[in-house]
Amino acid sequence: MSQVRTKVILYNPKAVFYTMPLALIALASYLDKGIYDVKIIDGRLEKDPLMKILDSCEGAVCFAVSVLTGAPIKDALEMTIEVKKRFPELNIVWGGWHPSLFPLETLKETPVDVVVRGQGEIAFEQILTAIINGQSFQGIAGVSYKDKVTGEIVQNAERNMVDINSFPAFNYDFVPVNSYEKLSGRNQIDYIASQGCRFRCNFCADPFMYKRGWYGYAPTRIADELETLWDKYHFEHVHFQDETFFTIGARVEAIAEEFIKRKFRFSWFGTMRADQGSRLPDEVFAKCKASGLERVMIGLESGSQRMIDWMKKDIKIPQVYESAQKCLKHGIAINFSVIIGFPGETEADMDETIRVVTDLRKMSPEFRVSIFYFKPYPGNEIADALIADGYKMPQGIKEWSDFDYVVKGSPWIPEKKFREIENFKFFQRLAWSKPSLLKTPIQTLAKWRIKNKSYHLPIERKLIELIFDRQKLS
Ligand code: B12
Repeated sequence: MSQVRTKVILYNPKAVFYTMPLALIALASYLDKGIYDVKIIDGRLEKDPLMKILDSCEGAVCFAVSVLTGAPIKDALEMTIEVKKRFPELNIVWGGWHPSLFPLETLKETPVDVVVRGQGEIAFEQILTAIINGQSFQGIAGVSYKDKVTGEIVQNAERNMVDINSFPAFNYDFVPVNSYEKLSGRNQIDYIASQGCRFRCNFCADPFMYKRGWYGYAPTRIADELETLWDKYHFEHVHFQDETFFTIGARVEAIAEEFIKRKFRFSWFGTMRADQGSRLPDEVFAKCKASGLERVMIGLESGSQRMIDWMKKDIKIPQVYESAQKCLKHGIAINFSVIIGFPGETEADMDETIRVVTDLRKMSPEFRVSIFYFKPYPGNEIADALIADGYKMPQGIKEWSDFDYVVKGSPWIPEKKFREIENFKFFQRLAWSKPSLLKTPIQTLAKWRIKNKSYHLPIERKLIELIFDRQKLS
């Protein structure tokens, strides 16, 4: 007689974009299939996520949700409240970045029973074992929970990060791969080849979450897994979701060599730091290109060295140009990301950023730049310093759920400068997008505007924005 498996429901809240829910796939893949019957529900794919969840939770022992800061909290909370109402005995677990940063607040203000802080695979399995055996969560490292008898909130010791090479391959059968392809508009697969980040940027939560630990899969493992996945899904592109894919140059070279040896036909995307790119030898760039590297993402953050040093990014502006030159030489596209409006950033710093962005845009229409405005989010040194200075961060889970990262402007940018930056954002896209005969006059005008900082009567901007989708201009 076959054993009845324990039912576990994992939920990925609604969010912007359609990246596959890799965290939940990681958890599901780690659990023993013989013991657990795991189902992943993704709020972004369902017409009525709540109905699906309530139906699925019938007979389950656990409802677990992965939660990022911001809008996903709202959906996570709504679902959690309804699940608790319908199934008061069901154990509700939250994990991921937001509850890891705010475990106590999450437990106090929501019906959540257990929070997993940091890496989730082993902790989650131990939680499920405890549930099956009717035990408490006492002593499970990396876990905070409400004591079932006293209602008291207990914070267990930290869990040390484990090398991800000891975890099984992600089993993509848990999600409808084709649905993500359709929604993202590209026949691609999301894959993550490492966890954590060794760097110390003071605007990022990674140093808090993974304590600057980093583990990466061995190159042969990555190639084996992608080969198996390709046989099944025939994707044309792999999007590596790693924080810093190019952390170890020799490893990247070995990955590229594996891809070339196996004659993979897909292209790929990865994240690169400017210091890594500047150190990476030309022959490795060439191998990456030959192995299908299409585009890298480089966090420039600021064109002002003073600001870069202040945010502990540990890169030098010349390294940005060196990386760009190498990519240009090898026909690799770049997405640069920039943040403007940090506390203490002067207008001269902002001008430096505009100058460097202009230089990079001039190099190639394939070098795109996304310009974001700084907004402090939790779990990093800048936010802590601002709070100590009296800055009001959202208070409690409800306010965090209304928090929106994608903002226009920042309290640290004067209004006039903000308008200039908004104009620059628009006109840089236009000025250095792929040229065409039809576009030449407005591109020439856009370049003139940027050079002279002359954004008066931007009639062509209004017209273009009326007619076209802004994104299509880049
Ligand atoms: C893909 C991705 C997204 C996807 C989300 C995909 C999804 N799940 O729906 C999209 C594109 C929607 C997204 C959006 C955003 N993202 Co994002 N994103 C990522 C990225 C690149 C990969 C995430 C991932 O899949 N990792 C792989 C898995 C295996 O690792 P993991 O998520 O850490 O999961 C482990 C643990 O956290 C834990 N765990 C996670 N969930 C759960 C759940 C349970 C129940 C348990 C037990 C454990 C557990 O166990 C997992 C395995 O060890 C990360 C960076 C990174 N490399 O992790 C940033 C990252 C998570 N994003 C971040 C940010 C800032 C954002 C945005 C704010 C960006 C923006 N400017 O708009 C938005 C916010 C969401 C919104 N408003 O809609 C921050 C997190 C900040 C925060 N406090 O939440 C990160 C860390 C980037 C960074 N370094 O700043 N993002």
